[in-house]
Amino acid sequence: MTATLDEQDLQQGFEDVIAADQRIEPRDWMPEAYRKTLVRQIAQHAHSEIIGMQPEGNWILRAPSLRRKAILLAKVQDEAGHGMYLYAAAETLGVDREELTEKLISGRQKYSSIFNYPTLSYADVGVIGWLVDGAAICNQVPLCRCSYGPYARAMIRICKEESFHQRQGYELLLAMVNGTDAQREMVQESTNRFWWPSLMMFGPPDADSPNTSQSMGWGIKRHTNDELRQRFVDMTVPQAEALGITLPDPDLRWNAERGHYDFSEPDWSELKAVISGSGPCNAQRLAHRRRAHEDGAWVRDAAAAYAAKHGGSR
Ligand code: BYC
Repeated sequence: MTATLDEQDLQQGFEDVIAADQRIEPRDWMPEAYRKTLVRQIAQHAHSEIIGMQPEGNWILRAPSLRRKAILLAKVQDEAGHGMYLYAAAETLGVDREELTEKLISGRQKYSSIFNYPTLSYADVGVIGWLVDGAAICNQVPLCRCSYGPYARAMIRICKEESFHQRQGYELLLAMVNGTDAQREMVQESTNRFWWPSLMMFGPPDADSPNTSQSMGWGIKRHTNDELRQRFVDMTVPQAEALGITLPDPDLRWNAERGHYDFSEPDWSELKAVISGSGPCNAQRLAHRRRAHEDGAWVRDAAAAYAAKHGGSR
């Protein structure tokens, strides 16, 4: 595009790229609202990966065997990596990671509601892999076709790693349900706690989702929150049956007419409360992140001093 094009031509060029299902790249012109929406979603996604290390990280020192510890360590390290790819994708939109981190730790930017619930037993490691990473895959595979190139490309690698995360969780649960009665009860109890929060990961119902319609128009989101939630339920019910685990919804049943499972409405007032800071672990998660950031100040200072000494930028 040349500098002589006026705003209308630029807008038309942008719309043509979206209509042709091609990618917008960092140097392309884009409407300010598109850029802002991407920064909001990618930053929230990056923060979720980083905060998401805490609930499972809690169990690394208490893993029941060296094998389980190695798997969990690898998974939590992957999440740090996902956060880094996503902050890098956000930086292509003209924001800076430091600024995004400040917004997270001051509570001005969100992260996924799911990470505000505690992890109370080792079964939670398996159930998070199965349900939380399972939900993440449903939500994130379509993001590999997002209209913004750097985000779409980051998602391809992230989704490959999420598949490993989901499989390791399911494999842990298979071992537990084939173990003792106490282990089976742990899996059931954990599933009971994580089922509804996992459904809430997909966001509010479509009728209460202010961003979905515009984000779909721009090819950022490819499906609505309710469509993805339904896809997740349909995928998960047979997996629960294979595990011999009951999902805690008495109204969950196959609807042959719709070709989908019917299920109850999650408690949307709980999602609202958790998103607005009143979930069981919001304060603890943010305090931990803030402390880690402060503890890392000397590393950032040393890197900046090194760069200044060698004449480069950070
Ligand atoms: N939690 O209009 P809506 C992972 C907010 S990481 C918190 O539907 P949108 C993993 C929403 O931001 C999982 N906030 O919004 C990591 C909006 O608020 P603002 C993270 C939520 O953006 C480690 C307002 O509610 N995945 O998988 O169209 C270990 C209205 O909602 C939530 C992503 O971030 C929520 N659940 O749709 C294991 C994926 N839901 O910003 C696993 C990328 C809604 O207007 N993000 N809100 O103040 C997305 O796909 C979309 O942003 C969402 C929401 C579907 C989440």
